Amino acid sequence: MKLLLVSPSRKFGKKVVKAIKIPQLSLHILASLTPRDVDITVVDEEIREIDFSLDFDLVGISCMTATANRSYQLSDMFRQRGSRVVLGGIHPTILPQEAIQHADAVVIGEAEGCWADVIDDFRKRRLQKFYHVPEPDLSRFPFPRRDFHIDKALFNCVGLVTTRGCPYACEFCSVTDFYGRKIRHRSVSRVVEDIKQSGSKTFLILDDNVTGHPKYSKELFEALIPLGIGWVGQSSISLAKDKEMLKLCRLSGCAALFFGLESVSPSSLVGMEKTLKSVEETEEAIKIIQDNGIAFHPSIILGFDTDTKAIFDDTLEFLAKAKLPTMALHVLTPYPGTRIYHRFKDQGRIISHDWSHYDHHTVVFQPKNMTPQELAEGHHYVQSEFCSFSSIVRHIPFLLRVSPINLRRIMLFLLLNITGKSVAKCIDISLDWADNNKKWDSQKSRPDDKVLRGSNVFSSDQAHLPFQSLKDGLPYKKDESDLNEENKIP
Ligand code: B12
Ligand code: SF4
Repeated sequence: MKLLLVSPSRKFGKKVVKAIKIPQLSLHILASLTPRDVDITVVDEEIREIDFSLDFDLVGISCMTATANRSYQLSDMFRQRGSRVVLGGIHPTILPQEAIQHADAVVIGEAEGCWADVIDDFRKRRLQKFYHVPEPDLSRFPFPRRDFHIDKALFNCVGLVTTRGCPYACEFCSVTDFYGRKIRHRSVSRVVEDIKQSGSKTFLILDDNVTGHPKYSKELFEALIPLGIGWVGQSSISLAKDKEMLKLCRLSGCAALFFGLESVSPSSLVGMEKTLKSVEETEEAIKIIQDNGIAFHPSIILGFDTDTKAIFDDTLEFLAKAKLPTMALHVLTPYPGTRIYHRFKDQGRIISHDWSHYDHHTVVFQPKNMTPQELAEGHHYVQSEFCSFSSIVRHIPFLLRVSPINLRRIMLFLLLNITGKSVAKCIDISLDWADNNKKWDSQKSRPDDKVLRGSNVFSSDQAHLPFQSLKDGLPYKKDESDLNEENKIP
């Protein structure tokens, strides 16, 4: 049996220069859950093209909203060629009825609990339409297979997961609905073993909040110290309040952390489930984290309902005052399944349902206090100002504040600032397509609307996922009696 696992490219057809290559962990997890007698090919389209001269029996595609169009295009192509296609990832999880129109099966949620069943059912010619095992126990599964060839880049980094789930439920984020509110973790000894087996010394910890469960995080960091690795990850800014955690975090090899600051506007912060509510508190926390040798990489979102056009200069001013040498800037994106998506939809404020525009850099909604065009221009202005040549020079002393200074840190600084320049070039300030969008807006009822509406998608208990109604209100459990004629492969 020949299996192809693909992560489609967002910018298919355009050449993407990759200075940092991080293999898609989801594909390597799928490979590890696949029986060893299956012939597996793994392709990350951002790095390498798919070889269409090869035939595959089964194709698994990992899909997020921004890659949904390309994922569906690939699915349709492979199905026409006679392969069976399984779609998985965050987008098919939130919109399974849309995804199934292009696939033979959709895996809802995490692959760990059901991928072996998918393969087995495929082999027995009884593939089902939907598979879903909610919140699988992470300790039961093999280590990801990281033995697939990855092209060399300036930085090669290995993805690692230690926990899943997030206790917050920010209005714009899909993570809590996808992974649940409860933080589930892998045992520290399994994580250590996974690191050792990977053979790598540089890691990207993919958890949404690597310091979210203090007892576990401290235990983990202590266990990482003797391994002598370097890593970057994401954390909540409340880390600044825990001196012991800060110290262990640095000693464990943490070079930089990505923090979802979201906004520098005090009124926007008040509406979020964040621990620090004032700009002053945030500035103080940044200083503490940097003084402890951890580079602070903030993620900022523009376009909240509380934002006026003043937010653009306010953001630049904040970044300068907080002495931050790098940043990640996004426009607010109402991803399907999030509370903000439903609110904007109810208010008639979504201006595009073309998923390829859902990339954090294209304005797909009507902002409250400005036009979509003004938001796009403001986003472009902040991004290009921050990464202008003179700003990069101004950022150098900010970089030097965080010790130790080494070549890797300097290279990463240059890279983030220089790629920031190309991000600015990609920002679509014309919004031409918005006028062209009638075909999407005219589709009043979308395949998953009924499912999403009928569910308790935002409750905090286990039944938080939007697709419960697929199986009479119960999560899917594999059962022979589920197999009806419709679900069998002819
Ligand atoms: C790390 C990360 C990145 C890294 C990716 C590095 C890498 N190469 O791995 C970087 C920084 C490059 C990145 C970029 C982007 N990201 Co990102 N990213 C994440 C993050 C934090 C973790 C993803 C991850 O690898 N998790 C670990 C793996 C194992 O989990 P997983 O991918 O979900 O896979 C599991 C299941 O989904 C399922 N599954 C996945 N694929 C498949 C396929 C099949 C066939 C099956 C059966 C199952 C299955 O099984 C897997 C194992 O359980 C998530 C947040 C999150 N917690 O998910 C956001 C997230 C996925 N990213 C998001 C976005 C928007 C983006 C960007 C578009 C942002 C931008 N403008 O640059 C780009 C798109 C990149 C692209 N490929 O096109 C959004 C997606 C929202 C949505 N609805 O699509 C998320 C959810 C963040 C958020 N808060 O909204 N991202
Ligand atoms: S934005 Fe971060 S803190 Fe908020 S729900 Fe998403 S993962 Fe959790």
